[in-house]
Amino acid sequence: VTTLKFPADFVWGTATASYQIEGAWDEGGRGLSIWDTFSRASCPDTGDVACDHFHRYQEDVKLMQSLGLKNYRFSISWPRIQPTGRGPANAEGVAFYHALIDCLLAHGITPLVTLYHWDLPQALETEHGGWLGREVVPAFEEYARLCFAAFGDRVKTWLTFNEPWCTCVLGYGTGEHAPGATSADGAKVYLSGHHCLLAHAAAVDVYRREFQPAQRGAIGITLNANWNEPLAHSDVAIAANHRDAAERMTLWALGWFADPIWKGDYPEEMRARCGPRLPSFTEEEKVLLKGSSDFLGLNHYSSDFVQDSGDGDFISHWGKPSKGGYFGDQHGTALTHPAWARTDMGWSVVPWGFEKLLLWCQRRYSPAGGIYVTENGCAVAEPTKEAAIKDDFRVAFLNGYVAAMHQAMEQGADVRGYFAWSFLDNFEWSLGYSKRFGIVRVDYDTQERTPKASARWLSSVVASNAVQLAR
Ligand code: GCO
Repeated sequence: VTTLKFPADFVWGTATASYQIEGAWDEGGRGLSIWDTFSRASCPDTGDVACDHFHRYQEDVKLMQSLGLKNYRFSISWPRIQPTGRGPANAEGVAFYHALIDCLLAHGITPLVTLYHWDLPQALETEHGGWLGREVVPAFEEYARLCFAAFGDRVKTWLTFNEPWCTCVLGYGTGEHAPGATSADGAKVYLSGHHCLLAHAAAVDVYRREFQPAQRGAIGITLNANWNEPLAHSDVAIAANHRDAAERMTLWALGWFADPIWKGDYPEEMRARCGPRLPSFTEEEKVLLKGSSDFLGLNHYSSDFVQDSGDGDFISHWGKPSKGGYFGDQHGTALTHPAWARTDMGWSVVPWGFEKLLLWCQRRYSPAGGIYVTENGCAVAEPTKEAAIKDDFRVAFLNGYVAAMHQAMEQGADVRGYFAWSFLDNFEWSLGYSKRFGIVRVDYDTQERTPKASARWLSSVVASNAVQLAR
């Protein structure tokens, strides 16, 4: 067994999101979000009650403290702050987050705040078509300004968007997420992504000009990506095709958002393959975007092998292919190795993919403020409390991924923090409460919280600032 030590100032924590845990959907002057509407119409469950965190935040913060956790990433519900997405702040909504932030600080826990984790005010969807409407860009800027003004004296790390890939692909392409829009040719996907990027840049500009000089915090974005491993082939030309396809898959996941932010424009490969469906930035917008993230927030869950879609005859070796990218633009097919362990989401467990992805991010972007892993974790089938508290699968998963992250750091990846998804079992979007990601068990009948073995694992990692790796 080898002990892998982390740098002294490494940031450990857990993450959650407003709609997934808060509940209290009609309290405190909160407006409706697109997830209230969508979950009622199209999901097995809603977030009406969720973990009832709105009423139980003090208990939850105490539990975090008792586990020795020192950092907590949560998101602000936009419709609690602006019930219709525009206009002055709703005092009750602001008061809730004041109380939560103060409670965290009083318990020695540093807050990291996401502004947008998918709960868009319904009024912005109804009036402007959500992220398809350019009007949502100034609305987000206004909302961000209210948050910086209210909370920026105590919040020193901001994330504008969580996983805009999901907002755009699942929300405006496949229709699996709110608002449930679809787009056969992907035009809506790229348009909504464009607006997310412009909204991100506008919010960062406001922070840097109006708040950062006095508040001295950092601001960035959180993106999600699987690692895409090219399928090997003895024919050099086919192997090269697979390599290019795997690279395209990563560009369509990460480069789509990270290239404009670190390089000033979309990847050339996207421009070439998407044509006019991918909107263009003005010179002024490029300037605003380039450098608009002090660090890279990365959410990572799984890996796939990828083959060039043209070489279809290899698929049979690998079982059922998962979705071949979206809208064919990537011309790559993601494949799952039959020998890989799978989580309760069906996602493959591949720690070495995490190591490769971190090094890819470091090579392509070298973010000045480093990389923060803002989510990593797994769903485990835990039908009973007894099963839940012995979550050895999750302990092994987290330990393996954290060890892989350490290997990436040894090879030069500038990783500064790691947040386990999630602190609590919670509302897993279109899958409702059926998927459990928490290191703390939630009994949805009684709202009882029970730390799992993985919570004790994280406690000991935080306390020792190290993980053990069996070599
Ligand atoms: C995400 C998410 C979480 C999910 C998690 C598991 O950003 O995708 O932040 O909300 O619950 O990823 O699917």
